[in-house]
Amino acid sequence: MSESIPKTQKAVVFQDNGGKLEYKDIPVPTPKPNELLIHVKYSGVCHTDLHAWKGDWPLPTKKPLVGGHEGAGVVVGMGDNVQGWKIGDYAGIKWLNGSCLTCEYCEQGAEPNCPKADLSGYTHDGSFEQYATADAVQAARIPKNADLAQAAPILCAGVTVYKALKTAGLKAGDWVCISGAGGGLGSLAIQYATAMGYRVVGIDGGAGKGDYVKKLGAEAYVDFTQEKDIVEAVKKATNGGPHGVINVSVSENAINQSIDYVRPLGIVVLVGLPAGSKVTAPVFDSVVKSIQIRGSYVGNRRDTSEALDFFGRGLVNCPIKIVGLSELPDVFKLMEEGKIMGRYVLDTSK
Ligand code: 8ID
Ligand code: ZN
Repeated sequence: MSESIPKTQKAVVFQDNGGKLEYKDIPVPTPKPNELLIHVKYSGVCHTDLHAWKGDWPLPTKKPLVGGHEGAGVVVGMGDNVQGWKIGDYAGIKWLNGSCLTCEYCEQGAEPNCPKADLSGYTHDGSFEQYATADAVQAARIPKNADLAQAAPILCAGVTVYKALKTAGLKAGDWVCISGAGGGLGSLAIQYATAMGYRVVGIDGGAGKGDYVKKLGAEAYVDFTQEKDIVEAVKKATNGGPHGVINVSVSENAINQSIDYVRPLGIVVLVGLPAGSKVTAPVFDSVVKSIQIRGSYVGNRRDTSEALDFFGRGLVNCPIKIVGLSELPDVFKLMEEGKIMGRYVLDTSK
C-alpha cells in the first residue's frame, strides 16, 4: 500500500550561514523525472552539516538550505524515468545526491569527484526534512529488514571511513591510527578497521572517550587533552608508528602530528575538513620515511553497497542517540564543543 503524500512537511531551514535554524513547515518537493521521493524517517547529523551551516568551506551552499545527508527512509514516489525502485523500498540519502555519469571521473567510478556533483544538504535540500528527493542512480539501497535509525550513519560516516580505510592500503595485522576516534566517523572507523583485521589505536579527548573507543575495539587510546607528547605516545603504542592513519578529527594540529607519527612507508589519509587548514609535512622526513599523504572523499556506489553489507552482517553498529528533528540546534552545539560520542540521529516525526 502506498502512503498518501502531504502537501507540506516539517523541516529545519537556514537562510544565512550561522543564522537561525528554523524548524518550520515547507512544501513537500516534487521529484524530477530521475528522482525518488523518500519519506525520511531518520537522519544522522554529520559534522559536515555543521560546517555547511557555519559556511566553513570555499564552496557556497544553496540558500535557503535544508541540510542533512544521512537520511534513511522509504520510497513514496518517483519520477517517470526511474527504474529499479518500487514504492515501499528502503532508500538512503547520501552526500553525493547525483553526478553527470559521463565525465572522466564518473566513467572510472570516481563519482564524488564529478565537477557537476550535486550534494545533499549542500547544493540540494537534504535529509533534515520529512520528504526529500534523491537521484535514483545514487540513492543507497538499504536492506529491507534494517533498522533505519541505525542505518542512517552508515550513509555518510560509514561509507566515508570504509573508503578511507581502503585508501590506506593496509593488510590484516597492520596498525591503523584513528585520530578523532570518539566522534561519528571515528566510532565507525574503529569498527570497520577491526572487521577488516587491522589493529586500532584511537586518539581523542577525555577519559570517557577512552573507555568508549576501547569498548568499540581499539587496543590503545591516546588522550590529546592529557598526553604531552602525542607523537611519542602513538609510536610507543604501535611499536614504531601506525602503518596507516585515518584523520577524522576537526583539527589542523592533529592532522600535522599524524605526518610525524606515521610509520616509515605508511599512508596518511585526510578525511576531516577543519576550516582554512593546511597540511604541513617536512620534505626531508617525508622523503626519508617514504610516506604518502592521500585525500579521501566519501565513496562511490560500490563503496556504499560494500559499507552497507558490513552493516547488514552486524559487523558495524554505530552507537546512536535519537532526538527530534526540532532539536538540531542543540546537537550542533554539543558537536561544536566536542561532546558527542558516536552519532546523534534525528527522528523526523518530532
Ligand atoms: O568525505 C569526507 N572526507 C568526509 C565525509 C564526512 C565527514 C569528511 N567529513 C569530515 C567532517 O566534515 C568533519 O570535518 O570529517 C570530520 C569529522 O566528522 P564527524 O565524525 O561527523 O565529527 P564529530 O562527530 O564531531 O567527531 C570529531 C571528533 O574529533 C575529535 C573530537 O573530540 C570528536 O570526537 N577531535 C578534535 I575536534 N580535535 C582532536 C584532536 N586534536 C580530536 N581528536 C584527536 N585530536
Ligand atoms: Zn557527512
